[in-house]
Amino acid sequence: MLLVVPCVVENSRFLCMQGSEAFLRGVLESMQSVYLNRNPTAKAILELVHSVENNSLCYDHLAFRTFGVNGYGIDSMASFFMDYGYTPREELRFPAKKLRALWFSPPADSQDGGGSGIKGPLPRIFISELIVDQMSSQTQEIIRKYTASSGNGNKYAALASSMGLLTWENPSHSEFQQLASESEYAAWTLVNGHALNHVTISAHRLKTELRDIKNLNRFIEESGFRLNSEGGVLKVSPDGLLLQSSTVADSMSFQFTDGVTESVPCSYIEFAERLVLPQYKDLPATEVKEFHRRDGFEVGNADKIFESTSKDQLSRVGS
Ligand code: OOG
Ligand code: NI
Repeated sequence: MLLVVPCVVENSRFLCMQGSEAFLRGVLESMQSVYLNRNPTAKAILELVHSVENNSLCYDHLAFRTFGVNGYGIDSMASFFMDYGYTPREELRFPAKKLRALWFSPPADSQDGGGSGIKGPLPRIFISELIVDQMSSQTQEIIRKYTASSGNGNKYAALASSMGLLTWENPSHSEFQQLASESEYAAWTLVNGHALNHVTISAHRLKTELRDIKNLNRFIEESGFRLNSEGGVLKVSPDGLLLQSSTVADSMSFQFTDGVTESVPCSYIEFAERLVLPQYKDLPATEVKEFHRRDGFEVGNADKIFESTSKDQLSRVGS
């Protein structure tokens, strides 16, 4: 019989990591590698920040999009993370966009990873879904057709994400356009499926002056990258403690089944600075841990971050 041996080795973190955590990290790395291969801007920015920060940065969160219908919603992606120790936290609602989202915190007993990015502390997970029932009947019909055509694909959302595959067949261009005319989120999800939508660099955990998100934003823009300007580049929560910004998504060429090949929005990279909560404001900087800082997400910020894949923002690129 195989026994689960508790971690006893202290100076060799990787060897003492629970098998399940090593697997979780392996899956996240595969998701990231699909993301880096498809999104040259995200890749270049990560390399740039890595080079300035001496190969040490942390991810604040990773994000995914889903279709909230027939078992293809938040749960299809969340079940993997919950099986690997993640805890559901708050729900966020976006009535105008017909979206809802849920975020998950990493297992409390996870290792700090001892490395950078996915090899660092495990990130939060942000998963959203389109409220398909609230779409027009034409749009609903298309989404229901593709999710139904994928068989039991909803059970394999995490697998599909880590392999860079759709669990449904490629749509036609006219179907993509029908969705895009009603919800850019819906059109994005039809062609990107469960692919990682973005990774978010934790600004406050950087070591150089880039830990101030305003400096980070300036550095990114001066390096020639364009930031999502929706509602202003810097998104600030009403309590002033959660500051976020993001790039405009990259595009990839997509082959539609009716012979059309066109470029479609892909993924982007985000930056988040979480300030110390008022009750801990007198802690010396060296003693401040992640749990002393503003946690969670903010509807007002997120609403504008969603626009990082919008036509409006993409068409600004280079202009
Ligand atoms: C998610 C947008 C929201 C955040 O951190 O608030 C978000 C998306 O574009 O799917 O990432
Ligand atoms: Ni985000």
